[in-house]
Amino acid sequence: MAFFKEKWNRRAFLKTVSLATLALSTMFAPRQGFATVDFQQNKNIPKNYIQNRDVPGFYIRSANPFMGVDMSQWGLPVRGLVERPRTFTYEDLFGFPVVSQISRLKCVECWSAKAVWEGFRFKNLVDQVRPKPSARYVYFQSADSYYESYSLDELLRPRVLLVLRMNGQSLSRDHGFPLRLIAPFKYGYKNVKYITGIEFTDSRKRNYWADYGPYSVDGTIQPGIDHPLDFKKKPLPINGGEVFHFFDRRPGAPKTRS
Ligand SMILES: Nc1nc2c(c(=O)[nH]1)N[C@H]1C(S)=C(S)[C@@H](COP(=O)(O)O)O[C@H]1N2
Ligand SMILES: [Mo]
Repeated sequence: MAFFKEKWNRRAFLKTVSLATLALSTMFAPRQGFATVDFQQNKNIPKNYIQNRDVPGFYIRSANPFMGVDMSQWGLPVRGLVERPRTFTYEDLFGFPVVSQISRLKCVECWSAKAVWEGFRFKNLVDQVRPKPSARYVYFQSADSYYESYSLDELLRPRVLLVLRMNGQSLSRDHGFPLRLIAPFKYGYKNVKYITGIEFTDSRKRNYWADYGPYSVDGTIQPGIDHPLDFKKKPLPINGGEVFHFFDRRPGAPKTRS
């Protein structure tokens, strides 16, 4: 995207997209969504929409203006290349065995944060809908016009969780209510929030931040690499964690204490 060639600033970009989205939503009639309601089409979106915010202990990242999921409209259709397509209610999801884990969400913007996540394994859904042999990929649709894609194998790995609760409480509006994905080995952007539909496919679909930014569809965390927003477009090798890197040794900089 030309915009990124000029000046690589994801936050400014996010703002631009948000404003453009607001403008566009007043010009076009609602698109028929894959699932329930698409809040991007809300013309009179109030000021308290979910937006990027750094709050003590965690961070909120939301690419599009969005008021949160209206539960009177919500259901979870799981479809595509499956033997038994089905729409789950919110209550259905609490029928699966509950798993709790502490894991860290790592964003490409150089922050990370941990939480206690509670939910169920993707295998539980798989057992219900029975993917056909040709179903090798899974596409997630969100209520805020965000989308993600994974291989089915990745979703069956240990510690991938479909999350209903965070830190002992129901998932908040900001953090992805009613349902989000946590995949600790993927960058934050792969951890899709406000899920409204799941589709099994035979080819890999793209994802939001590969389409609108310079990020990969795969999004696997690369050990020893960070993505500082103030370091042009380049991923930066870091020397064993985030404590030390060669910036600390620039000429004239005070020596690090030993
Ligand atoms: N639906 C949806 N999911 C999303 C996003 C988004 O904008 N919309 N942002 C992603 C990004 S970039 C990050 S870093 C994490 C942030 O999760 P948090 O807001 O709970 O901290 O959510 C990811 N999932
Ligand atoms: Mo992110």
